[in-house]
Amino acid sequence: MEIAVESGVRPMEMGVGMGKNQTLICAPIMADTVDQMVELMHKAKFKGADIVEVRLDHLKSLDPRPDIEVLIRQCPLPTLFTYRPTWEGGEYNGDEDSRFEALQLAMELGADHIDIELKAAHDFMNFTSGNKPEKCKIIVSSHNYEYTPSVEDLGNLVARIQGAGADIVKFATTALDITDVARVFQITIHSQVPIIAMVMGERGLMSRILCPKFGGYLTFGTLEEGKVSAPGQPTIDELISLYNFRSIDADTKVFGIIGKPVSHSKSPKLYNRAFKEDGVNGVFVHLLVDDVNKFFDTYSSPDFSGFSCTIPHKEVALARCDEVDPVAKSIGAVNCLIRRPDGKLFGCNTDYVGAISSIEIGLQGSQNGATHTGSPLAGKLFVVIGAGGAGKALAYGAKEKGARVVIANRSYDRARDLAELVGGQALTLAELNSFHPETGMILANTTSIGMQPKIEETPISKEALRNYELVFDAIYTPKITRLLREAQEVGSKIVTGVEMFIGQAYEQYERFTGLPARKQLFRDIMADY
Ligand code: NAP
Ligand code: DHK
Repeated sequence: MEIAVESGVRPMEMGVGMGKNQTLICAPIMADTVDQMVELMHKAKFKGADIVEVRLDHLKSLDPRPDIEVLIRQCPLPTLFTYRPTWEGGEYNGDEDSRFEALQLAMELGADHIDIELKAAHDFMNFTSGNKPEKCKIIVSSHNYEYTPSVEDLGNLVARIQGAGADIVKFATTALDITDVARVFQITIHSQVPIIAMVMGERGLMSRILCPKFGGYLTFGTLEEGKVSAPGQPTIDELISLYNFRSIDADTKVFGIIGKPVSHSKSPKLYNRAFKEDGVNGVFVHLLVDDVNKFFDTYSSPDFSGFSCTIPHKEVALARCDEVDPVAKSIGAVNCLIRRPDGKLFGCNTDYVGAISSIEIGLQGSQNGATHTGSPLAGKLFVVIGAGGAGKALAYGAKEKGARVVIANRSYDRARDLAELVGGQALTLAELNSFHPETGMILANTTSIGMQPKIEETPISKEALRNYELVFDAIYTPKITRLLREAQEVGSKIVTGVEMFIGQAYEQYERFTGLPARKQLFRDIMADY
């Protein structure tokens, strides 16, 4: 089923105002001792969390009354108490009555919320005879660590949770594909009661960031990278500082970088900061996409407004576009897609401008790049390693500037095809090290060889680099790759992938927002990188 996820009017929820982002950031508190938990609670408040989830099941020992009294009395934030059993992904493997007793005590001692699993809710309500302080909200939760059910099954799950006496509905599923998140958005936006709905795993990240747009009651943000209570949780810092979480509301337009892998991308850092500076109501997220067509078929709403595209989707993404910029068509790859108000997809390629202009500037040693006498690339022998999206962009751009182009690639057939397209020569990667028909050549690496985490790899020997006047690497994680380091060591000029990244982002930002890209701002944002 294709789901066009529409942001719509959301029901009033426990004071959550229509169109206002009052989705809470909840910090999971997990520690061995009560004292350590109290310390983490203060850290959570300092980092900007709105509420803490006290995971009693992580304590090495628990004396319920004194310990819960301390935890509630010393907590600087509203509390949610959870005592998760092992059969639902937690650490508690004791008897249920003791678990229920501790949760009931937490309610009596002043907890603002408690979480009880749907499977135990009936027994818990019987145990407490349905009694609870008015202040305390009962979250009834269900966790699926295997997959994300259909919209119909999720709807039935929500109904069962409501029927179990929940004040707040909570479910967490697992994303096998990023399109699973659309079904959870669908349920969230139409929920008539307060709801917490997450999709676990990297492919579910969007659910944790965009929940204010669709009416979620809270999202989880960790105190430190990786210190998660469920797969895929971002940190509080990432939510607030990287994704501008507090500014996300029902009208926020969604942008993102599609790729696989994609977590390394600095595009969210760049565009979200620029959105904030320019007052643009947009958010740019990491989108781990397996199937480009399935992704665009599912997120077909104009609310999903614009996308950058990276490995390995640039060529497939071009084929998915309803309209393609002629240059991108010549290159055969797009790295920028815009969803038009009529729902059609427009694709273009900003890689080649970003890279070629950076290389011209690197050759000229000034911010002018091409001069009145034309490009410094004219007549140069320009060797491109790679024949993918970036490789095609560089080859096309170099040819346009009058360079003689050589393509070296792992798959020789792709090298040959691209070389024919630009009237150049094709090499195998193995031939690269012995290819030095002249000095003063330009080298551009557009493979992922040397990209994190394999930073000790390089596509060409250090000795062979002596024949190159300038070496460019499209990779920008790390900024200085082994290739660039060794090029510098043999005396070549170098241009980093960060320069290309900034250059290719200007046009994308203008297409995303209709605003001119403030180039110095972009450089400032990336300066600390
Ligand atoms: P792509 O379309 O998937 O192309 C990848 C290229 O790398 C192909 O030529 C592929 O060769 C080659 N390759 C991949 N793994 C290899 C290996 N282990 N050994 C030898 N060759 C290998 O990706 P892309 O979009 O062009 O991006 C390529 C790189 O450029 C990525 O690191 C990306 O991050 C970077 N990039 C950076 C920017 C920027 O703004 N700085 C912009 C664009 C791209 P085959 O043809 O044999 O598969
Ligand atoms: C990298 C590329 O390949 C560019 O073409 C995209 C993306 C940006 C990134 O965010 O890493 O436009």
